[in-house]
Amino acid sequence: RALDADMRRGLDRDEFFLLYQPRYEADTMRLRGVEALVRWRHPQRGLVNPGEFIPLAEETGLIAPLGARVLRMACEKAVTWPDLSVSVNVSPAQFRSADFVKTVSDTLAATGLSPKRLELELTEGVLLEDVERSGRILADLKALGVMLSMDDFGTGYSSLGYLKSFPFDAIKIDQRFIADLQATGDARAIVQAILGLGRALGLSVTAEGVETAEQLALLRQDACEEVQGYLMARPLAAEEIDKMRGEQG
Ligand code: G
Ligand code: G
Ligand code: MN
Ligand code: NA
Repeated sequence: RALDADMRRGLDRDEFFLLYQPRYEADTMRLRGVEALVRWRHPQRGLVNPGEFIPLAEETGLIAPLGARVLRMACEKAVTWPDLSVSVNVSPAQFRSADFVKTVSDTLAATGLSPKRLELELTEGVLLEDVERSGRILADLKALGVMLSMDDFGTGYSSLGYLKSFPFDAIKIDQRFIADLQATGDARAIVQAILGLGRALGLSVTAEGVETAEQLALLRQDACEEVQGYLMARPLAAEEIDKMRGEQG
C-alpha cells in the first residue's frame, strides 16, 4: 500500500520525530518525566498522527524498525534531561518482535541512559497472546533495570491477574475514567479503587488525560501520585521541555 511505502521512505529520510508530554508529581506539581509520542512529518500530507500509522506499522512489521528509532531518539534526549524519566509506548507486534529485548539493551548501551530512567508503557494487548512468552520478555526487560508500566489500565479483561503475575512498576489509569471524573459517581469510585490497588501492590499510579482543575483537585484529594494531561501541558517539542526544566531550576 502507498502509505506503507511512504513509511519505509519516511524512515530512511528521518521524517519521524517525537513530542514529549510532561508528567507531574500531583502533590507538588514538580515535573517528573515525559511520555514520548511519535509524529510523522509527511512531505505531502503534512503532520500525520500515530493513530493513523501505528496500526499500519503493526500490520506490516515496520513497527520494529520504527519502534527502535523511537526508542533511540527518546533515550538520546533523556540523557540530556538527567532529572527526568522518559516513557515510551510499546505496541504488541513490537513487543513480540524477535529482538525487542536486545534492541532495548543495545539502545541503553549506545546512549548511556540509566535503565531506571526509561519506562516502557505496555497495553494489555501486549500480554494477551502468548502469556508464557510475554512473561519471559517482561522478566528479561526487568532484568535490564527498566521500568514497566501498564498503559490504559482499567478497560481490558484480565488486568488484575496480569498485575499480580508480571513485574510491573506502575499503572496509568485510562483516560476514559478521568474524563468522567466527578466528586460523586462511578468514575470516582473506579479511580479510587485503582489508586487503592496501586498502594496495595506497591505500584505507582499516573492519571492520564487530566483536562480540568476539578479532575486534578479530586485526584490530589485521593492521593494520586502522578498526573498528565492537557490541563498541565500538551505533548511538546523537546526544546520546550528544555525551557521548562530551566524554569524549574
Ligand atoms: O500522541 P497521540 O495521542 O496521538 O497517540 C495516539 C496513540 O498512539 C496512543 O495510543 C499512543 O499510545 C500511540 N503512540 C504514540 N506514540 C507512539 C509510539 O512511539 N509507539 C507506539 N507503539 N505507540 C505510540
Ligand atoms: O494510549 P496512550 O495513553 O499512550 O495515549 C496517549 C495519547 O493521549 C496521546 O496521543 C496524547 O496526545 C493524548 N492525550 C494526552 N493528554 C490528553 C488529554 O488531557 N486529553 C486528551 N483527550 N488526550 C490526551
Ligand atoms: Mn501511553
Ligand atoms: Na494511556
